[in-house]
Amino acid sequence: MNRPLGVTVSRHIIDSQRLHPEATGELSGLLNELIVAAKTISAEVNMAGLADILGMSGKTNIQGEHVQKLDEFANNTIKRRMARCGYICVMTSEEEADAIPVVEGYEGKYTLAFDPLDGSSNIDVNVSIGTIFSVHRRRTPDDGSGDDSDLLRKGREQVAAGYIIYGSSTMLVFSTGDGVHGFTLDPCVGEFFLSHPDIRIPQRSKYFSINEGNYTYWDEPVRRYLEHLKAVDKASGRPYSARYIGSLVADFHRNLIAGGIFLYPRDHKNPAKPHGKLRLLYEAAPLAFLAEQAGGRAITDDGRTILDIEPEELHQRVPLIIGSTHDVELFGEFLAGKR
Ligand code: P6P
Repeated sequence: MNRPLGVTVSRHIIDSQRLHPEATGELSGLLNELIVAAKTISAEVNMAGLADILGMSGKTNIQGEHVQKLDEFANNTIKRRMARCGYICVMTSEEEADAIPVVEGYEGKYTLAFDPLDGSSNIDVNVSIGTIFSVHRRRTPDDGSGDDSDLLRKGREQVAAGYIIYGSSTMLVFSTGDGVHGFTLDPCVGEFFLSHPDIRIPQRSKYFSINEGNYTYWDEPVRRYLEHLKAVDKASGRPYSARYIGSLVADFHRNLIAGGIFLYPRDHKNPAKPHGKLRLLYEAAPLAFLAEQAGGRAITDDGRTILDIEPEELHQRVPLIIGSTHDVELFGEFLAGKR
């Protein structure tokens, strides 16, 4: 489909819907509601430094209103808007232990998993942060509220996934299964405009993203893979360069556009987190969906494909190795002891 630059995201969604005659418009409606929430969060994130709400909670602003921390604000913004959008039957958020019901009478056929503001620890130092979302069809009958079983779906069954990155500009990057497309917010107009049609992740890269402070705690294959990337061998484009922001959406976005491999393997630093730090439902799976739609790969550090993992609990953690196909597959060779 011809995707002219500058088309609005709403127009893009309608054009994409036309590719699917069976579409009812409900997914389009869901995405448009999420986009309104994203614009609201973007405005607040961009004002944070001025409105003195950086990392604070329980304070009151000049109007005497209770001021929420940005991640609370982002969570409430998405939760309240989506609870009565009429397109979903249940939600789960990184900020809430239990599944979130929708308003009675507003149940729909989809589910939503989201990380409202990932990387929020970076807010106070003005590093890019992001919202990540994942949409599935419900599993239970098409009426009444959904439950955990509707949310615990393989990543490969996602009908849509994406993120909003609040950085030097605010961008929305998402896929509904027809490739990955990026939209940049014009805050003066309040519209997202198509700026990055049909994003393809470079098949191999020269960047790796990992927190090397955990080196001592990694398994042997991870250490050997990193040593390989840092060895000097001009013929194979090594050494790679290190790029690590410590904000998943920012690290992923850079790798999606410029190529790269991001690794958050399991480590032995924190016995309470034996499966790594990142969450499956609303971090690894949506980003893996985008990575594969853009021609990349996403696996765990024991070689499983992220999108084929059957979730067992809402906030399940998984190790994540994601990015350019050549680099991820090379990691797999180290994992298999072939290197
Ligand atoms: P570390 C941010 O807190 C986050 O959840 C992700 O956005 C980021 O990729 C990761 O943690 C960074 O973790 O242990 O390197 O600080």
